[in-house]
Amino acid sequence: MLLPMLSGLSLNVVGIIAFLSFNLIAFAISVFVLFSPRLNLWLCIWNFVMDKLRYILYQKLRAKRREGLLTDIMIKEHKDIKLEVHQVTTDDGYHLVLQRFWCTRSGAAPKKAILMQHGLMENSSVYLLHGEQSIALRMARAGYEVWLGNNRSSLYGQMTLVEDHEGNVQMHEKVNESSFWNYSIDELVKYDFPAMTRKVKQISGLDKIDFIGMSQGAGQAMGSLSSDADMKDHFNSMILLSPACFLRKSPNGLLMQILLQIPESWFGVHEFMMVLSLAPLIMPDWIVGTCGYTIMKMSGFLKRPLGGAESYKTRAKWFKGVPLGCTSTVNLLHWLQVMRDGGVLTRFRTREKYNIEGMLNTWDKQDSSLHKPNVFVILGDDDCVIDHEASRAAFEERDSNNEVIVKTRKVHVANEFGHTDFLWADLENNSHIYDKIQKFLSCH
Ligand SMILES: *[C@@H]1O[C@H](CO)[C@@H](O)[C@H](O)[C@H]1NC(C)=O
Ligand SMILES: *[C@@H]1O[C@H](CO)[C@@H](O)[C@H](O)[C@H]1NC(C)=O
Ligand SMILES: *[C@@H]1O[C@H](CO)[C@@H](O)[C@H](O)[C@H]1NC(C)=O
Ligand SMILES: *[C@@H]1O[C@H](CO)[C@@H](O)[C@H](O)[C@H]1NC(C)=O
Ligand SMILES: CC(=O)N[C@H]1CO[C@H](CO)[C@@H](O)[C@@H]1O
Repeated sequence: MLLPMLSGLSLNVVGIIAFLSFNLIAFAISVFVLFSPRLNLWLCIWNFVMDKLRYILYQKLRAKRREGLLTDIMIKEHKDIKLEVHQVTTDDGYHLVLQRFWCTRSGAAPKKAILMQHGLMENSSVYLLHGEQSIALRMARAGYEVWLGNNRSSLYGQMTLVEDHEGNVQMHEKVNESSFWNYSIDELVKYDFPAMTRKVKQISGLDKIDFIGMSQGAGQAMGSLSSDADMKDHFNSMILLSPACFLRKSPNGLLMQILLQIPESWFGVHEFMMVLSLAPLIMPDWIVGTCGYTIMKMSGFLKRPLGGAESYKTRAKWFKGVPLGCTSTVNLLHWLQVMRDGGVLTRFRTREKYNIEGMLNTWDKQDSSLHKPNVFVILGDDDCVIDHEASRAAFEERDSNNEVIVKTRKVHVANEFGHTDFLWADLENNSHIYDKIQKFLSCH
């Protein structure tokens, strides 16, 4: 093997060259097609190619899926952790997977439950990237039963593939239907979040649970609480990591700028950019590990050194799906719309705002004997998509004189942290953030 001989530096150089050449070719093709008089014909061909790619992808995934879900494998590595897999059906008929686990070491059954919801194009394994130091395992060791939410917007592996009763992996029967893919954040807010909450409460038997949400996962939760006043009663404390609630107008970062310029028809019909999901499955680990890192850096999402840097195999495992988990094209278009407009999260078709600010103001004014969740918001000052100033202003709690107080809500802006750093970056630098989270949860 040539690879072990290459140093980390030259791997990065190779990755960047591979990445840039890919972009150059894509750009040349785009220019050619966009200025071609036969634009429609080209688009038909493009969609045909995408359709074929989807089936190659599904075959590859079927093979991988037989090895088991990455999240389950990651949890099972820890002998004193007990894992259960639950399914919940949303009101609009999608089946979501939840992983429930707790530490058996202490003997006593856990009395607290925490639901963790991943961000756009991720799946639940993002909460376990750093093994024992990951926030999910830390919470389990601290005596919680941890619930990881999944699917609908998460990885292709659950979205499109299902197991029959004999355990054979098959394609989802509705996968060819446009209606199956016709979902945006609005559906994640309206159906998925309430369904997962319901399930966690039902199985744990608890009246109130805690929550951690990352980016879209946090936006989804706040959207849901702001549209249904009763939702707040299910939660004791909510931790929001880079919550996608108040966005910058036009994100920073070269790749994001390019993404905003791409014509919509290029994103494919059902799933967003199948090529993105296919590539990591075909390419060797060292390219996946290196390109994944380079892309996260270039998109401006990651500002700190990535953990797992010691081995490209570890990184490849992460990037084979975690950041490229498939989502619907509609969901992506929704995010691009919100990013172009900036400001508070809005609904896809009507562009009506989710009344998150109004909800927070109402909480501040309400009688202190009424229940409201404790909220801890963690923002990075170097976040390329979230407007941390606007988020801070909105989430800060105010008394009747409009003075900022810290009673039920707390906002922490971390220096030199980017959008994804709280879960992805080197844990050495994150443990103090996790300490703060644990402290907040234990005193509320
Ligand atoms: C999450 O993504 C990984 C790929 O990184 C995949 O192997 C895994 O099956 C996915 N789903 C779960 C629930 O872990
Ligand atoms: C979807 O369509 C493709 C052909 O375009 C076909 O091969 C596949 O079996 C279909 N899948 C389902 C679940 O109907
Ligand atoms: C998608 O859903 C919306 C309503 O939620 C509906 O108006 C639209 O026609 C649907 N589109 C497709 C292709 O099913
Ligand atoms: C934290 O991140 C910096 C780079 O941002 C790195 O140099 C340092 O080694 C990391 N670890 C600690 C404990 O600071
Ligand atoms: C919508 C969808 O595909 N949901 C799937 C979520 O994952 C479970 C288990 O893998 C599937 O059974 C569902 O069909």
